[in-house]
Formats: sequence, C-alpha cells, structure tokens
Amino acid sequence: MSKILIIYTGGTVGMIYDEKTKALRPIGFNEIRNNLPELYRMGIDFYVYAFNPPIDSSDMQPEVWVELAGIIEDRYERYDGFVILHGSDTMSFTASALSFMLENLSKPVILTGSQLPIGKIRTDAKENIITAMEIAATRLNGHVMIPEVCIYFDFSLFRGNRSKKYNAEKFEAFYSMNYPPLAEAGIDIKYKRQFVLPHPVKPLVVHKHLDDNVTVLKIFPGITRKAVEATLNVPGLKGVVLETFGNGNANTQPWFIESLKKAIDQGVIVVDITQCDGGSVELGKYETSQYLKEIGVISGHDMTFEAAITKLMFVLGQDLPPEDAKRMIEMPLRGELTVND
Ligand code: ASN
Repeated sequence: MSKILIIYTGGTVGMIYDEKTKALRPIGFNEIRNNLPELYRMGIDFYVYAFNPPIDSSDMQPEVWVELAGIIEDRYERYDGFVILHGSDTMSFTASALSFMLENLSKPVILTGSQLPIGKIRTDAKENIITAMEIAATRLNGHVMIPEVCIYFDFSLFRGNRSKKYNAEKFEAFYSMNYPPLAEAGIDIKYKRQFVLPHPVKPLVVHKHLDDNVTVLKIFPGITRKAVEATLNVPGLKGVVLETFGNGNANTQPWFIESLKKAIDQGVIVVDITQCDGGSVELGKYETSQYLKEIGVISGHDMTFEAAITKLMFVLGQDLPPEDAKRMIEMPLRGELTVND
C-alpha cells in the first residue's frame, strides 16, 4: 500500500463563504475530510499535514516555499509521494519554485486544488484530489511513475514549472503551452512516459536559499523612461525577468538600451522571456533582439514567467559567480525550458 502525505496549505478547495464579509475564506482540513469520504476507500495509507491557518494562495511567499521544501525533506523517506493542496492563483509559482528547490527528486510531488470549494455540489475538488492521490501512489516496476513536481487539474497532469493559470472561471484553469501534459485522466489515467523526467541516480538535495531581489519588467509600446528606470533602480536588485514581444524582441530607443546596459554592467542578471503564451525567445533572430544579446541580456528560451522568476530566486540564492549563474539560468535544470538554438 502506498503511503502519501497530503500537505494542506489552503486555497478555494477548503474555503467557505463568510456571511459577514461576503467573501470566501480558507478554513481547516476537516471541511475537506468530511466532504471526501472516498479518500478512505482508495487503498492508500495517507496522512495529513495541515497549515494553521490555511492561506489563500495569493498570500504565498518564498518563506512558505522553504517551509514546504523542509516538510518534504524531513518526511521524504517515510512517504512514497506528496500531494499539496494549494490555491490555484499561485500554484504554478509554488510548483516552479519547488521543482528547483528539490534537486534529484525521485518521488511525486503533486499540487492540486479547485475552482469551487469542496462543500459545493458542483465542486471540481473531489476529482482533482482523488486523481492527484492516485497519481502520487502509482508505481511502475517498483518505481514511482512521476518523479517530478506536477500540477494535476481538470483531468490533466502538467509539469509544474511548465504550467500557468490562464483561466479564473473555467474548471480547466491551467495549461502548459510549451510542453505536453505528462498524463491525461479519462476512464484510465494515460501516462505519457516519454515526456516524464528520468529517475535521478543521485540522492535528493534540498535547496532552501532563495533570493527575492528580483523583479519583472514587462514592456509595452509607449513604456516611459521613468517607469523603466524606476524598475531597474530598485535598491539591491540582482535579477530581472524582461518580458518582451514575440521571439524576445524589444524597443530599440537609445535610452532603453542604455538603461538595460547600465543595470547589466552593474551586475544585474536580465533574462528575456516572451509575453506570448507559446513559443520561445530567439535572441538575435531579429535586429530588435540582437542588441539585447550584445549588451548581455540572457535568453529564458520558452520558460513561463512563473518558472523564470522562481528560477532567478533559486539561482541567485546559490551565490554563484555571475557567469555560472547566467549559464544555469540558460540551461534546463528540471525540464523547465527547451533550448532550440
Ligand atoms: N484565491 C484562491 C487561491 O488561490 C483561488 C483558488 O484556489 N481557486 O487560494
């Protein structure tokens, strides 16, 4: 019998409507337990670690990611897999961060949640939790099926650091534009093993240093010099995710190039990702990205924003020499990007 640890952090899945405030607020795990007697019929030996108080995932912070990584590290040998119940708003950020923090992961860490609270008749919570549990408990030839941090939501299993919440209304809240789902659940759960990361040979290493001296600069036609400079002059800044157009292109006004160059020369790492949901940065393909390469902007390839910003926090937290840090950002560490060029 597989032994699974459910880590309940909060989110809509365990919320109730507060008559006083007229808003949804998170409550304890008992609400979930009472509404999901099926959990006890699954043939899975499960235990629960519940956050007290549970949080709306919009309140997620890097310190909580460190706490989550520590909970998994401390119990790693005792469980076959981990299911994290989490709000959907920042689930992709948490999944991305954990994927970097948990190096050589050989057990499933499946995040799930729901769009409707578990107490609602039409809730999506039950299917999401039950199938996430089943995936976390599945083994093939003695090995776990999914040695990765993933998100299971609305019948699809996504690599966590490739996922994005794209819809606040549909039950299908997530997609993964640049990487296929690792499994799809219908009558059977169909695993796409060719897309799953290989089992690591080395033991788990848990990284708990994240550097939050990072920010994002999302450009648009008409962005002003003062807005760009204010962003790049944040005290202590070490890393910027530059969200650009198309294949990684940006405006070529001299003041814009100068501002970026100044930040890079001062040691700030600037990583280029595209504002498009699908596709990749190709630095140098157009003249409007060639200069970015020349001044030292590095390519985030086809990373999501969620993966890029958490990877920056993770890499900067390693305190590496700048060239090593840049190399690490440009290469795939946990299947979060594909290098095309
Ligand atoms: N605000 C909620 C959260 O992220 C949304 C949800 O879970 N569907 O915690």
